[in-house]
Amino acid sequence: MFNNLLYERTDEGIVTITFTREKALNALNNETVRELEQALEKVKDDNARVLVFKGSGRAFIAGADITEFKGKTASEIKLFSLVLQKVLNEIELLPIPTIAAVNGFCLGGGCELAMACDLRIASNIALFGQPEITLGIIPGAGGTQRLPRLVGKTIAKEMIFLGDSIDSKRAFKIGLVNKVVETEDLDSAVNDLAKRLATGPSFALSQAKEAIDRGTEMAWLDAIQMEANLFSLTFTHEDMEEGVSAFLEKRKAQFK
Ligand code: CO8
Repeated sequence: MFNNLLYERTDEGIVTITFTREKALNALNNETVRELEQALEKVKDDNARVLVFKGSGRAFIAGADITEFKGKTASEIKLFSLVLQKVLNEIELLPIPTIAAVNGFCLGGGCELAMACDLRIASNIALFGQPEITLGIIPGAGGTQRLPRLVGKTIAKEMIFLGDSIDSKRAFKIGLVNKVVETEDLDSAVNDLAKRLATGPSFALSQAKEAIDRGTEMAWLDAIQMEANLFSLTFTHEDMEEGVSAFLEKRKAQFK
């Protein structure tokens, strides 16, 4: 169905999108970005409960495809930047948990895509970075905004100004990834996490995601008011009935 992506869905509603352009370390060319847009539409239609991104071969994604940069005018490249930003915003706005399973190079636009996910699990050999400065450019798919929000301005400026990659150990230390596992354990670690989220209370998860993502961009009193609104909405959902009943009946909750 896609040339550069593999789209898979399990019965539990876990959708995995694997970048398969191995010969270019899964660099995001125009075609891949278009396919990603289509795949995200499918995720919405497919009743997915969790979305996982993976890269095949040696990389998660080694950035935007540099071979498509030469000869582009500023307005053409701005359009590409806006398209990629829109796609990453769509990932961030999905009302389901998203996980980046980072197996290798996670650079430039690849790091930007991983940062648009809710959670990041890295293999011990993964490398993260925003190397754009070494090309004489800056990150253009949200990196200058998401990186400082995730790791703080000090580290973000160091990474973006120097363009050096960091290993997964440092990525964990600065809060860029949630967990680091041995390469051979990456699939099972991601699968365990995805399964746990897929069997969780999907409405409460979506409200928690919205409260965190929207709230951290709002003024405090507005944010805390929004939290109260979303908190009260969870009381209108059957998952709350089940979760609270299960606690009182001393059994494990079975969310639908
Ligand atoms: N674009 C195109 N091709 C790539 C890319 C890339 N980003 N990364 C790797 N490749 C290709 C290589 O050219 C090579 O192809 P070939 O075999 O035909 O020569 C193949 O993948 C394998 O790569 P290497 O031989 O270089 O493998 P190494 O193990 O020696 O090195 C590296 C791996 C360190 C990852 C190296 O390939 C590298 O530095 N790649 C570029 C990383 C980079 O600079 N990424 C940032 C790109 S800019 C960006 O992402 C901006 C995002 C915002 C965009 C918004 C719209 C414009």
